[in-house]
Amino acid sequence: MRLFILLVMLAAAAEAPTVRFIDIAAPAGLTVPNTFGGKDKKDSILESTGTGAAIFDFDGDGAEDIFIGNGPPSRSELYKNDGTGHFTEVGRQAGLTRTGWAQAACVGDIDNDGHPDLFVTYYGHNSLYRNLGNGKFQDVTERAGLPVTGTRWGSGCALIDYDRDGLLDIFVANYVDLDPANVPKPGSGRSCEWKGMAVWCGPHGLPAGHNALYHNNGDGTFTDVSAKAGILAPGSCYGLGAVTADFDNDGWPDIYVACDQTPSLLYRNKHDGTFEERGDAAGVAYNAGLQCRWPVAGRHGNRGGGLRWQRLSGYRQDQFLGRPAIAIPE
Ligand SMILES: [Ca+2]
Ligand SMILES: [Ca+2]
Ligand SMILES: [Ca+2]
Ligand SMILES: [Ca+2]
Repeated sequence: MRLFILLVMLAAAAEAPTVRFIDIAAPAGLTVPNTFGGKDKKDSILESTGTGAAIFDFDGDGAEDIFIGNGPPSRSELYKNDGTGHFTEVGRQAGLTRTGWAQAACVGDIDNDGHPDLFVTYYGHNSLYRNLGNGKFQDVTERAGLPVTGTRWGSGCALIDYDRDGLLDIFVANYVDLDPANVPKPGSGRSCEWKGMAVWCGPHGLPAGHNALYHNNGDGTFTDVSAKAGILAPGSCYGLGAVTADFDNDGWPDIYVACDQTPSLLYRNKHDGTFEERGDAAGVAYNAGLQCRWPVAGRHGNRGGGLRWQRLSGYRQDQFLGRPAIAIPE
């Protein structure tokens, strides 16, 4: 019997797919180091998130390009693909010159002109870049009526036509309502220690953020409909990743927000411009241990016609720094 089991195991191992990935970032030209706070240690929770990336063909030449967010003092990077898999950093020439705590990056054609536009969340205020179609972007954040004053911690984002009027709207997950003048020091409180070590504080002990939804008015401007659409109804949360899909197959896009330490949220689209939060009822608010912790991102895959939930958990601090990595099957 043991021999039979061993033979079955060996046969299974022999049939297992053997896909290996190798890091080709440097030979492909992705050589600018990612920066996001301290390299050897993190003194603030602000240094613990980011940096988002987006792969899209910004110049319409048929080759996918890569945007990668960065923290200060670096600006974010835009790598142009020459069509052979080699990239050149063109962020400055393309008009992406802002420095700051860039977090998530979302791509969509917000004005339906055929050129994909770029939305980047930041600690501070988010940025909306209109693709001019000539290889350059224009920061239209203020002109679009999006907030440019005050301090919010935009973490995740999603472009979604929630009211199906043919215009992409903007959803933003906000993390901690962090006052830059009062960031507690490592080891300065109960939420600033881990297994006896002094670590950056939070998110427990810090005020949580509120998610936001901006309706596309079709004239280049957006209106904050967070309250009217029910986005604020669940209250504050430590929002991180956001993803949209029609999770209940009713033809209307819904929103899922993976939260850190607070229950994750599933905003179900009610077809009338409003949402109801159904995370707990749908079984996607907590992990298997009924805990709400460390969900870094939410994503979905299509398996057999239905949507499958997948949440990524458990990151290490050393995953936040280093040069960008891109891998292909060997
Ligand atoms: Ca391209
Ligand atoms: Ca556009
Ligand atoms: Ca819309
Ligand atoms: Ca739906």
